[in-house]
Amino acid sequence: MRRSRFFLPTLRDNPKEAEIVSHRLMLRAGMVRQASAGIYSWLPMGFRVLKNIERIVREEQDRAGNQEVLMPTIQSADLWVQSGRYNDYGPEMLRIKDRHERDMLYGPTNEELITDIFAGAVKSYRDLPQKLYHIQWKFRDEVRPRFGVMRGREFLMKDAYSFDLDYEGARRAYQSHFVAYLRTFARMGLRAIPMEADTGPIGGDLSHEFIILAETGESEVFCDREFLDVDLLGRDIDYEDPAALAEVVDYFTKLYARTDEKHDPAAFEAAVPEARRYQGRGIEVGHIFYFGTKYSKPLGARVATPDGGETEVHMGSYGIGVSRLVGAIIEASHDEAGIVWPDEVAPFKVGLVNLKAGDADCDRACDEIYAGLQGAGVETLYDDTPERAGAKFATMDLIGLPWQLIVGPRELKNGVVELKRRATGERQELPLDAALERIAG
Ligand code: P5A
Repeated sequence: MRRSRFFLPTLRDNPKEAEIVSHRLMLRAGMVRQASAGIYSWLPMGFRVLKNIERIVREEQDRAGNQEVLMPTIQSADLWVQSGRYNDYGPEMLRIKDRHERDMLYGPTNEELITDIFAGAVKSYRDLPQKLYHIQWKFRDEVRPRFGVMRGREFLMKDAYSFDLDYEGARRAYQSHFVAYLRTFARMGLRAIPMEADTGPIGGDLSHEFIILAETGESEVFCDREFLDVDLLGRDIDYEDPAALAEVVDYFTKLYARTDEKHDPAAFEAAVPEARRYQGRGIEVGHIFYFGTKYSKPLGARVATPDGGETEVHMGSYGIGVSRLVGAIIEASHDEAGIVWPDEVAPFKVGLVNLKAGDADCDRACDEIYAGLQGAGVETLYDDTPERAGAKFATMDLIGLPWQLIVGPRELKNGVVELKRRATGERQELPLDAALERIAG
């Protein structure tokens, strides 16, 4: 993409309304624009990152054996009346009437709807287990939407739902999600720690939040510092092997990690030596629940059992805050000059900077490099504008692409380009071929 054609409304100054760094940087880097309180439009730069996060989430869901569906954003109130949550959910639920005066709502989550879909289709234990997910916009009329996309009213969530014959099966489903989440967040360059958590309006009796440590986080957390050093599963795992899944989950759940609602100071002191006790704040990027028959009972999700009887299925639900992750990744990865995108989620891999646009030699060289990168499938933002060098460098640092490839008259004369790695600030002059090799490697 040529910068001269790219819709990239950057801001030089910090917007007043933004309280935390990720919100400031997202507005300054032209990623989003507020439509109304807690509701955002995603501009090209932001949308590319959102799509990359969604892709990683989807790949890891598919790898874990979950099947993708797509449920609507607007739901009928009927199922929520049946489950008892229509009243319980309170003012956070956006309630709508259609032209026939029927009660509808903009879904804050999908337990009721998916249970109804399941109940209408599955009648026998032979068709179990099932794990379904979708990636869809949600609406929660939060009292205090803030921090940009981190606590929005409209936000993108990946929500998965599991259906099993009994507790044992449901526990395996829970464990496979636990492991899939470790992998998902590790691929985004994040250290997301699984912590024992409260279940809130979703309900149930087993729950973990996946939390990134950050001063600006809304949750207060307590954990063993061992979490700060261990490998949070950047490796492959066989989802068909329950023992392998259980081993990973056992390891992580033995270490103390709890949010403030579950924190027990005496247990913390007993479990963790003083030097390893960590207390701080964190951002919740995922939340998983086991809630047994809480929804299958009122919504009639029953299956025939092998002994000729009938039983309600055991369920869990598993959420990832896809749009929240865009902000959370920036909170975890930035410096004073701007965003530092981890490679896997970056909106472009390379920023190609033409230091003297309009100069025939520079233009020719840059056009060739740009065509070559595109041909090789390397996503590139080519700054072909006539702006001065200082401003171009500042923008490149602000938008945080992993590599900057800088080409000017002096470099060309010497037969080199300058390559900068955004994360380390390391700069190197080298022949073009060598630079392209480093980028590809
Ligand atoms: C699990 C999936 C649920 O809703 N039902 C379906 C369960 N869980 S949750 O914890 O309430 O939400 C899941 C994740 O969504 C993100 N999230 C938000 N992101 C941005 N703005 C919000 N207002 C918001 N509320 C929740 C969080 O990442 C949360 O972990």
